[in-house]
Amino acid sequence: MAYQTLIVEIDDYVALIRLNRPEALNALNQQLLSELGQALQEADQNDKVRCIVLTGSEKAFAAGADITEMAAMNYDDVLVSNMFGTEIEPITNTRKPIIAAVSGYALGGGCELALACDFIICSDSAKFGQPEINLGVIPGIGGTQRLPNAVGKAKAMDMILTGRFMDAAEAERAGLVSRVVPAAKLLPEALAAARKIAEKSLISVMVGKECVNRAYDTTLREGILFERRSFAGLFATADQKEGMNAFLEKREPQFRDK
Ligand code: DAK
Repeated sequence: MAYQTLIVEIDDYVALIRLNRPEALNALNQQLLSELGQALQEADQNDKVRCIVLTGSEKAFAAGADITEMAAMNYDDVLVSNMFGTEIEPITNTRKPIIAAVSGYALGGGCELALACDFIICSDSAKFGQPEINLGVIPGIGGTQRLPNAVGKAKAMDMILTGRFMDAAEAERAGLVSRVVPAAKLLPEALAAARKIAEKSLISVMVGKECVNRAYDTTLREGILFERRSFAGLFATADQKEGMNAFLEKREPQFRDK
C-alpha cells in the first residue's frame, strides 16, 4: 500500500518503515500515526516480514506530536476523540519485533514512539527528550510509564519535569538505547540486527518478546511463571528440535517456524 507520510520497503524479510514528513521534522499528526498503524499491521501479517525497523531522517526521528494540530484543542476534544488512542494501539499490538533506529531529535511523542518499540539503536547525534512541560502539558503516549521503566525514576522525572534533552552517550549509559553508532552506520547496523533476528525461529522470537514485555505488566512471580510455561511450550515445536540438533551436528539451523 502507498502512504503519504511513510516510506515502506521490504527486503530480506525486514520491513523498513521511514517516517516521512521532513517539512515538520516528522511531527506525528493523525494521518502519520494512522498510516503507521496500518503499515505495522500489514507487516505483522506479511509472511515476507520477520522483523521491522522504524526510522526517521538524519535530523529527526520525530520532533513530537504535531503542535499545529493540537494547539486549538480543548479538554473535551482530546478526551472524546480519544486522540491518538486508537492510532497508537497497533504499535503495541505488533507481535513481530520492532527496532527503532533513531538519529537526531526524538522528542515528546517521538521519544514515546521509540520507547514503544522493542529496542532502540541510535546515532551519536540522537537527542531524546520529553519537552511537553514547556507546552503546558505532559507526555501522553506512555512516556510517564515507559521512560521510568527504561531509565529509572530519577532521570525520567528530571527529563519530564525540566524538559531537558538527553544525548546519545547519556542515553546509552542510562539504558534507554541498546547501541550507539556513527550516523552513517545507523541504518546498516539496525538492518543487520533485524536480519539477525529474521534468521531465528519466528515462534521463539515472538515468545521471547512477549515474555520480556510481561516483565513490565505483572509481578515477578507471575512473570517467571509465564516465562516457565512459555519455555516449556517451545519444546512442542520442530524448531526447538532443529535448533538443538543443529548445534549437536555442528551445522547452522534451518528454522521453519513450526
Ligand atoms: N509539531 C509541529 N511542527 C513542528 C514540530 C512539532 N512537534 N517540531 C518541529 N516542527 C516544525 C517547525 O515548526 C518548523 O516548521 P516551519 O516553521 O519551517 O514551517 C520545522 O518543523 C523545522 O523546525 P525548526 O525550524 O524549529 O527546527 P530547529 O532545528 O530550529 O529546531 C527542534 C528543532 C526539534 C528543537 C524544534 O523544532 C522544536 O523544539 N520542536 C518542538 C519539539 C517539541 O516540543 N516536541 C513535543 C511536542 S508535544 C497525546 C499524546 C501525546 C502527545 C499529545 C497528545 N494524547 C494522548 C492526546 C504528545 C505531545 C508532544 O509530543
